[in-house]
Amino acid sequence: SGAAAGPPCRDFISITLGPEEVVGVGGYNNSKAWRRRSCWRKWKQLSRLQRSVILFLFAFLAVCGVISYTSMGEAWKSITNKSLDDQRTEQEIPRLKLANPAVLPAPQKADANHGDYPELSLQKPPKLPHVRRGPSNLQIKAPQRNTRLKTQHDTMRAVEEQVEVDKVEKTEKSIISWRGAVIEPDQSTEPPSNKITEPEKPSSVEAEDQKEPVPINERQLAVIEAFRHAWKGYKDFAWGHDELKPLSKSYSEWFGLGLTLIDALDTMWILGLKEEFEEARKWVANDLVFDKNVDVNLFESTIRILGGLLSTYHLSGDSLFLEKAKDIGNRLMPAFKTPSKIPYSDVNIGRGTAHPPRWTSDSTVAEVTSIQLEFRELSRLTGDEKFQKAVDEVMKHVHTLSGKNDGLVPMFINTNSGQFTHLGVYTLGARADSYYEYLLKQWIQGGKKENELLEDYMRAIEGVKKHLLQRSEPKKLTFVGELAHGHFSAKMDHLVCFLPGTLALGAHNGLAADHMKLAETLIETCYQMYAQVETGLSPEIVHFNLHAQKGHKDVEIKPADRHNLLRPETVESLFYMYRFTGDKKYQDWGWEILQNFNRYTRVPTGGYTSINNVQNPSNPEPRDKMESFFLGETLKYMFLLFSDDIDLINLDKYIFNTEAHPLPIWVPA
Ligand code: DMJ
Repeated sequence: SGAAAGPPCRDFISITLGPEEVVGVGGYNNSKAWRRRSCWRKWKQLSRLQRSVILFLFAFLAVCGVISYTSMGEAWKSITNKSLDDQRTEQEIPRLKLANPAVLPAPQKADANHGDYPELSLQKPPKLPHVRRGPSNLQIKAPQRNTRLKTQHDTMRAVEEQVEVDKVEKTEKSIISWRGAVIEPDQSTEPPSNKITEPEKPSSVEAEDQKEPVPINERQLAVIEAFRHAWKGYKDFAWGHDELKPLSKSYSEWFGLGLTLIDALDTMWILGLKEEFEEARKWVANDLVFDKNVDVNLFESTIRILGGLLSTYHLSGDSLFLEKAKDIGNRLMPAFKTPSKIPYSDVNIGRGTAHPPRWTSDSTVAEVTSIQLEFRELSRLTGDEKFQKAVDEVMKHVHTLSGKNDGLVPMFINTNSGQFTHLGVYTLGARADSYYEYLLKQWIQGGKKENELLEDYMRAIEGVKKHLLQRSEPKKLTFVGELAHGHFSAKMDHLVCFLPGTLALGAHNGLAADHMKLAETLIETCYQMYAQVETGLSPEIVHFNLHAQKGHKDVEIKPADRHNLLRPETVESLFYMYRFTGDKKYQDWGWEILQNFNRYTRVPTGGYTSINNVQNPSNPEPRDKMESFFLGETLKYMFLLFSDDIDLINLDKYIFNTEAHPLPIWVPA
């Protein structure tokens, strides 16, 4: 071996490993001293230039070493700080772009509205069981498309497996859920432990997860197409604003909070519109700000915004929506600071002040009694009792009030005295409608334990039967009229058509079987409110004929009432009726209605419009407004009506708020 000859320095390693060097003469220490002397001799033999070059190389390597040590330190710091970073609010969390074009749609160019996205590197898909995505037992699976939607379905399936993405700048990691919601893996979105009522995990969830999803059918595809058309108009002309004005290609503002976008979030989720959902989600993350000096209506913002955010949180598991829900929920609370605790109608969400309408100190009964599902759920999720306390107090108070007529309530309540006002007028239509709906739905939401709610509901339905039901001529349609100071009026708002669905839901939950019979009769009437009209679309209000007259139908329409605002109530009830009976006629009726919406309210350049005259097919007189509930409710209920998948929003696990936003039943059946 080269050991005996005194090896040059560059052979040092081979000499060290040689067996002689380890066990030979002089031992290991002697050999090291010899090598040091030999190297020094060699060094002295080098020219000055050679020595300079070697020294320069050593210096260079030393500098490199220092630099890499510093950057490793930074990386370590960012790892150890990660748990802190995860607690940052959504606005601070860098926005993410999907990185794998084979799995997800190609990244879109960011525009002024939608923000800019850093590049991301694809990570290994995470193992799903380790990812905490909010209340997983409540998240729903995508409806499966048929072959026409295969590409998108494949995309969704792939997304379902999830990809973990890594932001280059801050090395924060996030999960893209199967519907495109961006969720931080370490951030728990589980409700906190001090919940008021702990929702039990639905027993069938595991089995349900393994079930093959039901394919989407042609009628559902038509709904998706309609939604996309409506969304195109909103996106092109009204993005981020409250409502689309499809004819003037502009928008109208009510609260200035992107009402249509928020109302439509869970509809997109349910319809499987991943790209649209993702884009809207970015708007919520980056542009939805509640710290605004603006008056909002407590009821409308609760059912549309708070309800929409809560249901989207449940469906997607994305904590962004819960954060936003908490924000708006807190900002609405000043409404309850009244002498009677009956909330004011309006709140300034920036200033934290509330007030009744300018001309009165009354609130509308339906408004103060149809915000409970949302605030109760907010308490359950946050562990903060104040939301539930405030709305429960309203219900308890209304329960004790006099001025009811066999369970039927007047339309107004005073925020100072807490008493009903304008006594003697009873309707199931505007200003009272959802009071009845929420009695039943709160009872279901809370696990059928709150007896006062059930009592009030049952009594009210008896009141309806006793005072408000009549039959029309010539077809003898059973309808719900109104009572004013003892006088019956054969007037029925389209809004009343929520009632068959609510009655059917009650019967499904074990209430009297005759409620179902009444539901079947009433939904026929609501359908006739469409079928007997020239455009096949219902007016806002109808008057039924109580006496047979030659050449007259059951339904009469006054000039002031012949508009259609794209309202959902009939389609909503058709959905419940189909779910509970399986009778296809309900789907067929809904299909007719969808076609008539397409015929008379669809605007070619995008969007749908309310119309002024349902009696004139040649000129229905477009109103140039698409209400947010068309996307939030009407199209969602259409899609669910045409579905044969009872697990697509299972009615034993979810309860729809009055704006069609599904919230979990706390103790599911
Ligand atoms: C929606 O905002 C809700 O359904 C509310 O309960 C009644 N009005 C509209 C739809 O018609």
